[in-house]
Amino acid sequence: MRNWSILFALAAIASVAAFLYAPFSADWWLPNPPDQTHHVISAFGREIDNLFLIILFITGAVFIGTQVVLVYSSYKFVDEMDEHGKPKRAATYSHGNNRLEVIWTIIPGAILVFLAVYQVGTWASIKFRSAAPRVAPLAEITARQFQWVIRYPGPDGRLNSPDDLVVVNDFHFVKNKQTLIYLKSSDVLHSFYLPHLRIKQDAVPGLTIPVWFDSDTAGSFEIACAELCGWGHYKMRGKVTIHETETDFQRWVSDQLTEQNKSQLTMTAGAEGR
Ligand SMILES: [Cu+2]
Repeated sequence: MRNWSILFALAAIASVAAFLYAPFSADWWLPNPPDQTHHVISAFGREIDNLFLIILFITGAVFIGTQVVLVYSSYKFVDEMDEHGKPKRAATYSHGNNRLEVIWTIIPGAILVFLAVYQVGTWASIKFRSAAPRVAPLAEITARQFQWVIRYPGPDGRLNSPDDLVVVNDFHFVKNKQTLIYLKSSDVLHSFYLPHLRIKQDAVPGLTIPVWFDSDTAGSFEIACAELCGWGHYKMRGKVTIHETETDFQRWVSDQLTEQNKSQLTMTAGAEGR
């Protein structure tokens, strides 16, 4: 059946067309700010995207090569019968080819070693604790089923003191400023994912993990949980707001604090009234 080779060819062409088209469409490519398809908003993000592109080029080239061989072979070596219903060609048996095996083991091995070495600098600057910026943590983010509890220091500037501001699924930080947070989990594994900043870090019960990043763009983006953490996993969608200036951010904090203290007072007053 020669038609199989056509089917394989169509599937391969559709896949290649998809990854050639993707960079030109905001909805198909990596998440970026609206109308800025190729603008990654964090410094790490640019390095991550370059690594992604290199891997896409390598896997894309190998994919095209193997698909060409597959389609050619299934077209050329199709089983054909003569007019007596006998196969035109006798099958041949092979016990493999050691040289080929060695070649196609060494090449992928070498590519993997290259990638492992090539990415190590990026990995170190994003994940090694020695690379963490020497700044006070902006917030402590605790993942739980199914929300992000975000705690900012209150007027005393210290985390985990009674005047803290606590908000849910609403993370704010300031543009062009190295930002450090402490990530925790109070139940299961979650993964703190800021797709527009290309930041992803597991939240592990029992550990406090520092995470740092920056952004050159003010605006409103998304937090997602990237670890299937239970039935309500989808609910762990939060909002990141990047403020233009420190003053804007401080204004937001003090507004939220006023709101938080007001609702606590109302609750107390309500209880006394009974
Ligand atoms: Cu989760």
